[in-house]
Amino acid sequence: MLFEPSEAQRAIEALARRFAEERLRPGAGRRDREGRFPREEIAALAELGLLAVNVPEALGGAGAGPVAYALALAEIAWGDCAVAVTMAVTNMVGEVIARFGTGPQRERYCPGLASGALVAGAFALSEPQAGSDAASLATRARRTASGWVLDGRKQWITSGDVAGVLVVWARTGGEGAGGISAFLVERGAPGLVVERHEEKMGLRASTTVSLALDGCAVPDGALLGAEGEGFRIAMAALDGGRIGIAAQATGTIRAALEASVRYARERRAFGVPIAEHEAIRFALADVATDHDLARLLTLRAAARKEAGAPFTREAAMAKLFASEAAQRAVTRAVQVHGGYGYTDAFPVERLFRDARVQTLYEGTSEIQRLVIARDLLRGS
Ligand code: COS
Repeated sequence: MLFEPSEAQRAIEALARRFAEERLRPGAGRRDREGRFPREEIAALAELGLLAVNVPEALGGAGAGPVAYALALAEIAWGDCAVAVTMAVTNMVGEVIARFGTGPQRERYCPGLASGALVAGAFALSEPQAGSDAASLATRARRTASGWVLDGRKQWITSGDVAGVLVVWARTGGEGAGGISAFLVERGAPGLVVERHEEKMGLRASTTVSLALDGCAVPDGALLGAEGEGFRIAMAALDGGRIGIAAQATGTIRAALEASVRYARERRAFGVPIAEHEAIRFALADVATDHDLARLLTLRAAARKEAGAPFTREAAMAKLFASEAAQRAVTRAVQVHGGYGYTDAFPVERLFRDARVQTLYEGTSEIQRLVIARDLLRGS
């Protein structure tokens, strides 16, 4: 079995790596400190085709597939996790519209998401009282003569204040998953109000907001997919999104490992570089092994998606393993750096903060285990 990316996939990986090295790494610490949305960096990603990697070319995307997307996202995360999460959500939104949208919806949003004209996409599923239990969401949409009116609150919405288009989930029917529909809401829609900007531990250059939908009127054509199909659309999108977070975590592990190796070679203790000490060597070996496992699991899930095979379980496994491994990697990186690792003198302090959310968003580790176990027990 040959499990290697193709030439074309490697070319996209190399493109993303060069961009991460030249354009992202140098300013990542400053953007984190300033908490500034990386508008120019995101626009540059659009020019490279990295905001719609798996959106068909006919809709303005790169049409390069899920494997190329995972490879590219790992590189961007290696450069700056805050840029990577913005890229990931925008790709997810473009993909979900390309897959489930009508002709006019695809034409209206996909090219703009790909080109950066819409700045970013946002995925508004979570609510103050509905995170892991997404099917319990309470936002309501009611029909009017000309469309729908949405009322409710959304929470933890990445790019929710800057996105040109948001996918918003709301209840059009009764309780549970079957009563949920998805809507495309444009930035500036009347009644769409950006509330709190979260002050986060990490990913400080990405924006995370809560939103109020206060009698937010949208036209008939804003319904994405069929009425009542919203939950299935969200789950399908999250399957792909979880490959993205796994890729992001893989890039984070590599960044932590490289920083640790560099420091271990330079820093001396007891008369030798600390890399000579077995305690450090074992730590580096464990992180390197975790990195390769995270990468392999991520690429396996992406390859299954690309082949049209079921990949829910594999995406959850990749996300679970890679995000947990990233916690180990950044913790060890700080430990290798000693007291310096606890300050902003080295980037591992930021990596430590940026990595923390990876076991939380797009489904906690506990939710990934639940998804894996359900699939396992279903016997598939
Ligand atoms: N793809 C397509 N459809 C799916 C699916 C998937 N991966 N997973 C579930 N569905 C469908 C089911 O088939 C079911 O449809 P039918 O009733 O027609 O059979 C429906 O969705 C409801 O599924 P289920 O009964 O499994 O829903 P639960 O309420 O038990 O929730 C979990 C399932 C916990 C997996 C889901 O709520 C979840 O993923 N939660 C985490 C949400 C999340 O990641 N939030 C982060 C948001 S982005 S920061």
